[in-house]
Amino acid sequence: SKSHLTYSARATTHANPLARRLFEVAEAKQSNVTVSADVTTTQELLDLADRLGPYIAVIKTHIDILSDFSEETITGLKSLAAKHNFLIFEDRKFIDIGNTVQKQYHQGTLRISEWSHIINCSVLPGEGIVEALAQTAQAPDFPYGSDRGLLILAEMTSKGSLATGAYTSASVDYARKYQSFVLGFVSTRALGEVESSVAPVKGEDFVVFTTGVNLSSKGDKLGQQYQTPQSAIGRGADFIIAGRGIYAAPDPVEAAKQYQQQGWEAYLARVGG
Ligand code: BMP
Repeated sequence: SKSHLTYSARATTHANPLARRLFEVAEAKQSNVTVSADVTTTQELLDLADRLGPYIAVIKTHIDILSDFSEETITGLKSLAAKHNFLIFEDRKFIDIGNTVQKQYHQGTLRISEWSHIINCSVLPGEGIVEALAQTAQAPDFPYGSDRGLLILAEMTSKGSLATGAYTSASVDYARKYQSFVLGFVSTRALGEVESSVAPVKGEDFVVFTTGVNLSSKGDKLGQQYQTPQSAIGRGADFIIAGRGIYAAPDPVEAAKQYQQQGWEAYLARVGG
C-alpha cells in the first residue's frame, strides 16, 4: 500500500480526481477525520456540519435516518461542504442487483448522486453492483462528472461480521477491476496484501476509511467494536470515522478537535514526519 506516503504525495500521483481532492482537503485542513453525523433531524445535521466543519475532512451521513429530509437538507449540506471545504459521504451501503442500485443512487427521493461525493456498496451481490454504479457515474450524461467515487465495504466492525475471507478478497478484486470509480475501501486495515484473484494494478493506491473509531469506549451493547485513532491509522486507515465519540460527546467541537489532533499525529508518525 501507499500508506507510508504523505497525503500531498498521494494527491499528486493519484489517477482519480476525487481521491486527489480528498488528499488535498486532508492536507489543507490537517485532518483525516470523518465525522459520522448520525443525527435524526436536518437542523441537528446542519448544525453539526457547521460547527465541526473546520476540523473534519469528510462528513458521513445516513440520510435515511432523518425524519425531515427535504430540499433544505441537500442545499444546506452542499453549502456547508463548500464553506468548510469538506466532502460528503452518504453511507447508504448499496446492496442489490445492478438495475436497482442504479435507481437508488441516481433517482429516488434521496437524490444521492446529486449531493454525495462518496458512496459505498457491499459486494455481496457480486461484481455487477460495482459495474452498475460505475456505469451510472461514468455515463456521458451524468451531471456530476468525475466528482463522484465509490468505497467498497470490505469488512465490518460489528461482532461476528461475515465480511471476511472470500468476501474481502472479492472486494479487492473488484476495486482493482473498477479502479477508475473505486476510491478504496471501508475496512479495518489496509488490504493490499489480501489475497486477490486480480493482480495489483501498477501504481494502485486505495484509500482506506476505517469506522468504529472511538477514544473512550471499546464498543456498544449492540456489537459495535472500537479501536483508537492510533490503532486504526497504524493498521492502514487513511481516514478515521467517528460517530458517537464526537457527536455524542459533552462538547462535540472539543471532541472533533481531539480526534483531529490524534488522527493527524498518528498519520505524521506513520509517514515519518
Ligand atoms: P459510531 O462511531 O457511533 O459507532 O458510528 C459508526 C458509524 O460507522 C455508523 O454510522 C455505522 O453505520 C458506520 N459503520 C460501522 O460502524 N461499522 C462498519 O463496519 C461500517 C459502517 O459503515
